[in-house]
Amino acid sequence: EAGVTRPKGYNVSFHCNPDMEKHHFGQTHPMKPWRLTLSKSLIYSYGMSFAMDNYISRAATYEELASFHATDYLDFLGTVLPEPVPFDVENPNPDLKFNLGGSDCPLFEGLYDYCSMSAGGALDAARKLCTKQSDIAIAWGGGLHHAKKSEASGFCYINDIVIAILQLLRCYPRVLYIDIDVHHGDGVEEAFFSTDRVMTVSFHKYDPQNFFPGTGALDDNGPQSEHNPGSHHAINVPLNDGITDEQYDWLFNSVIGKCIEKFRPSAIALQCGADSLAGDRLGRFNLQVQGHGACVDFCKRVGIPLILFGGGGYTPRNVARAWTYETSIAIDHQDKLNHMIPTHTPWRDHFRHETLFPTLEQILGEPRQNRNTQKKLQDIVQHVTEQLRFVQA
Ligand code: ZLM
Ligand code: CA
Ligand code: ZN
Repeated sequence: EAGVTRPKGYNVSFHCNPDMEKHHFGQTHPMKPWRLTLSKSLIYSYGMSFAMDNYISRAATYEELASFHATDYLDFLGTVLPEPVPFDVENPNPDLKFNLGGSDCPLFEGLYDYCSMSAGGALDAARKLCTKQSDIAIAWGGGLHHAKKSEASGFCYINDIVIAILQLLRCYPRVLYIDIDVHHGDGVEEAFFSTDRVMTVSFHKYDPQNFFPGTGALDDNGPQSEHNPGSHHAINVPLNDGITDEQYDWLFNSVIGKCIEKFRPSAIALQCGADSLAGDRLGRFNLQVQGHGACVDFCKRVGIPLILFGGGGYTPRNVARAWTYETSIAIDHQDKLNHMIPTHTPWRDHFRHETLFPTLEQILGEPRQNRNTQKKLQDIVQHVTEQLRFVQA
């Protein structure tokens, strides 16, 4: 079409696997894979699938999982049987290892399938960025940032993020990993401690005695030695209860702006854990869907390949709201969104208040007391600035 210039939008791909969403961690376990079904229900009801490439992701292969995980761990994960429920908390099964079993990382039916499907979605998304078929690739079923090379931790068994970043490193020299889950992204941070090709930045609630996993202090910047190229490439933003959209937005812009300036990443991996939202069953912050989504918008505007992962999120209706809004940001539909949940949405009765953006009061009754002073936030930016003096892209 001569003379017609289309505004160049982004190519967005959406990676999911309905079989993953059927798994259960157990009756009252906070991690509920069906929140992914609820999220998709809302995303599709808004008609967003027409603006994306939609893929049913494959399960990752054993070899793909072994790009990060130890084979003795994978072999055990693949053969271990579900524990009798309820298990005896006083006398755990002595045959269990790798932190498997118990309440945080229970053994449930189809566990290995669930894990390999989560990793398969993340890996498919990373490959779309490598081949340049997508500018933004979305894998809401990934984001399981606590899993270690040989250990399950905090509802996470396989670290799909590490596996996806390893894939990105095959075609991009430097990857910036950002983690807005309310918990510290310890597994991803540790995996890349010794490389200067990945910078990790986690924003999280920090209270070592009382909040999981207890790591991620401000001056925790990884093993410091002149022989370690990864020195100074782990950044932590420890926060207190009740942080607001306004404060978080200022911090995110300051910290990530400086990281991008110094590190000059060639791709961004963003973990969008929705447990940093107000009213989350396990969370502590006062973020609204808008403040959470502003982080996605900021990363998108950098204009380099972007992969979006899910993560935590324990109040399913708010998880669905956040990931729906963030999908709309990826495809640039955020201004066209009707704030009323479409009437034809399956499971619409799960969305109390019927709006996409309920107010803090609607989510919570009573917002959390904000325990973050402006002084503390300035100190964080100051410390990060000092760390970044050692970073040269
Ligand atoms: N107890 N049931 C975030 C991972 C957070 C460790 C304290 C278990 C729970 C929690 C499990 C049904 C991500 C810890 C907690 C009670 C030792 C955590 C089963 C409630 C339940 O009702 C529950 C019987 C369970 C687990 C609460 N666990 C809350 N917080 C953390 C792990 C994962 O969001 O970052 C990414 C997906 N674990 O605090 C204990 C120390 C186990
Ligand atoms: Ca985090
Ligand atoms: Zn979390």
